[in-house]
Amino acid sequence: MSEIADNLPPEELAADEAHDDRPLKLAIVGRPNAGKSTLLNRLLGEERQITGPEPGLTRDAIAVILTDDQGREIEIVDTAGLRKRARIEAPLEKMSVSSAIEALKMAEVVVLCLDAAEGIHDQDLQIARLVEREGRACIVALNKWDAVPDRNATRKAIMERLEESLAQMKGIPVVTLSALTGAGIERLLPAVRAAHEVWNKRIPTGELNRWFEHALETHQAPLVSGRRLKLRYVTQAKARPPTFVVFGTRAEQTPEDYSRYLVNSLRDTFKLPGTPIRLQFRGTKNPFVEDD
Ligand SMILES: Nc1nc2c(ncn2[C@@H]2O[C@H](COP(=O)(O)OP(=O)(O)OP(=O)(O)O)[C@@H](O)[C@H]2O)c(=O)[nH]1
Ligand SMILES: [Mg+2]
Repeated sequence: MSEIADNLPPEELAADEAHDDRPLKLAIVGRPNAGKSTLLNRLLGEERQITGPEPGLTRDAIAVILTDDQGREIEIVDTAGLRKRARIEAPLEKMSVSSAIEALKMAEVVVLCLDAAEGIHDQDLQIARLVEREGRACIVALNKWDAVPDRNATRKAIMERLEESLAQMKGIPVVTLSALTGAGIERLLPAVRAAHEVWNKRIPTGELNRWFEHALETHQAPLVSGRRLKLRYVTQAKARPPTFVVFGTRAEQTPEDYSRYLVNSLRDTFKLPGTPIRLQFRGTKNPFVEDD
């Protein structure tokens, strides 16, 4: 807590502390039939939701509260399976899909539930990108692990696909489990809590700027229109998700690839896997300082 106390104005500190007593908000999303409702039932230890082999069983996003083994409350929303928009015709399913997306937007952490026996589909990646766009922390649950014949090959193929397709969410935590048998399920909530912590992380300004100096030395800021950008310092504007602002002369002209380099370096240095990171650039216009 002291790290937070050092870096936050009082009103934000109060908000962050108050947040600690509220249930962590978790949504389980994924394609139809991935095993989302079975997963919720397994976490609760009771048959709360109807499950079955027909896709499209869950229609409404239902929230339930669970108290984990650390006495912490987690509000979990089981959602309707998300399928390609083109295939959605019935008005009822349209409503189900929008309630699933609404649940995703309201969540702090999203568990993307995949049927590992089927491998990863474009639709899964699209959902992950939506999670990124909405700024939520993400965990991948590779469900139906009991039904996967070659586990090593499957894990490798899925991890590679995630890494190459989700550059914005590097290091996304992956938990293999079976909602049906319960195998591996005990690793899910600890991973959710860890993702939530990363998503809430505050980095002290001093540490941040030591990193920044080093990052600028390693790869100097690029030339834009023949003049080198002068990036001067960085602060963390907020958490949930971690959001940083870089200030400097013409900083707003920083090219995309340099921004990506900084984000990746931030992620590695401060251990921020699987969370969206926002990096903004603000130009400082000071008429009394020579723009060199
Ligand atoms: N082998 C195996 N089957 C599973 C597992 N988890 C779920 N299933 C089966 O997969 C089918 C779909 O499960 P559901 O939990 O209803 O899936 P869902 O994602 O909630 O589906 P929708 O609500 O339709 O989107 C059911 O027949 C489950 O018994 C698992 O870990 N292993
Ligand atoms: Mg369901």
